[in-house]
Amino acid sequence: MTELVVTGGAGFIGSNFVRHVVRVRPQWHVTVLDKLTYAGNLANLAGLPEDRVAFVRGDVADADVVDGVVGAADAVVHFAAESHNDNSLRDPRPFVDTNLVGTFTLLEAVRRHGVRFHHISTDEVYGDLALDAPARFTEHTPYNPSSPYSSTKAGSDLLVRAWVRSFNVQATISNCSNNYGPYQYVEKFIPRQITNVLSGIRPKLYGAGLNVRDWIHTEDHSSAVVEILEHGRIGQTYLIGADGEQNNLTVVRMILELMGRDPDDFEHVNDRPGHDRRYAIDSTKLQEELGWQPRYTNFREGLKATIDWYTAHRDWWEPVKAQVEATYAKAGQ
Ligand code: NAD
Ligand code: TDX
Repeated sequence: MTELVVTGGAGFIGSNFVRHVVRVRPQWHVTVLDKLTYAGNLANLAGLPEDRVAFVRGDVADADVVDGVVGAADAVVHFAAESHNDNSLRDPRPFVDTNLVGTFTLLEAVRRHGVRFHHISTDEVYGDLALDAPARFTEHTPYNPSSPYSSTKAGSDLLVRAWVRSFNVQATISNCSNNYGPYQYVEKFIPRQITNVLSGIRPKLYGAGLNVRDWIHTEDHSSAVVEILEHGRIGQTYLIGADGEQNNLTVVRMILELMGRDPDDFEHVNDRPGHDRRYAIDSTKLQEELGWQPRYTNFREGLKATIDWYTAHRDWWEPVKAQVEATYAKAGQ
């Protein structure tokens, strides 16, 4: 039996990862450590077998709680973070506390207890690419983050690298592109637009909508993380992506069309300050070294399934929708 701690396991990607692990690794037991911020929701873990998944409510920056949970683990996968760029522009403080101090606190605990650590990060640490250049991010791209969110994620990656080099912590890092799928909080681009349409609100596109994101289904992110946890080389960074580049305008139009609406029935709103233009991942290392392949590569089909999920789970998102929209409205978004 492997005892796996998943921080942030009540959030979007973390909860999908816990469901994935319960399905594909029957011999593993998972303990979720999550603070249940606005983005964490125990409903995301509903229905999972009680003998396979335990829950501890706590802050990853709280050394006492972290020490107890990590001390009983064989491995930690660290998803917990403040994750939304727009929030980081309004109030950066929680991003420093959770993404930097929280990661530091976990690193000290895995160092003390000799526990394997996998750090979940983002392609945003590399900054952005020009819209018209063929370049993609690789593991050798220099760090150049733009927002308070991405700079705190970049800082957390560097902490992990230093703890590997200086203290021989047994850690790996992955930097993944934009995820989509079920259980994504409605502040994010794709669920915001789907739930806007379901609520009779027009989708909102920042600026001209030409910014490009490299979409990956959250299931493919999960399978890559299991692969790295089991077979990744200690101290290495792996980029995770599934060749899913789309500009935001195309995605909004596809959502409207799949939902039976006029594809032009959206509105342009204020752009995000410092808005990154394009992200694109080259995942050759992960594919060649560990043999990982994405399985959910038809974006249109994945988007349709995601629309169906939000349509069937109104009770999950409706209680928070008005508040999320009120916050955006204050910024003219
Ligand atoms: P999310 O905001 O949906 O979930 C974050 C979870 O972390 C929530 O359950 C929240 O309660 C918990 N949390 C926040 N602060 C905490 C703290 N101090 N202590 C304990 N728990 C805390 O985020 P997400 O989109 O699922 O992202 C998960 C991870 O994946 C993050 O590290 C993020 O940087 C990374 N990532 C996200 C994407 C994406 O497209 N969403 C892409 C690449 C990487
Ligand atoms: O209403 C919107 N309209 C819009 O045009 C929103 C919410 C977003 N956008 C644009 C901004 C981005 O170009 O859509 C794109 C995606 O926006 P987000 O969902 O906020 O994601 P992004 O900023 O790209 O960051 C995401 O991917 C990398 C996650 O939130 C991060 O946690 C992850 O690290």
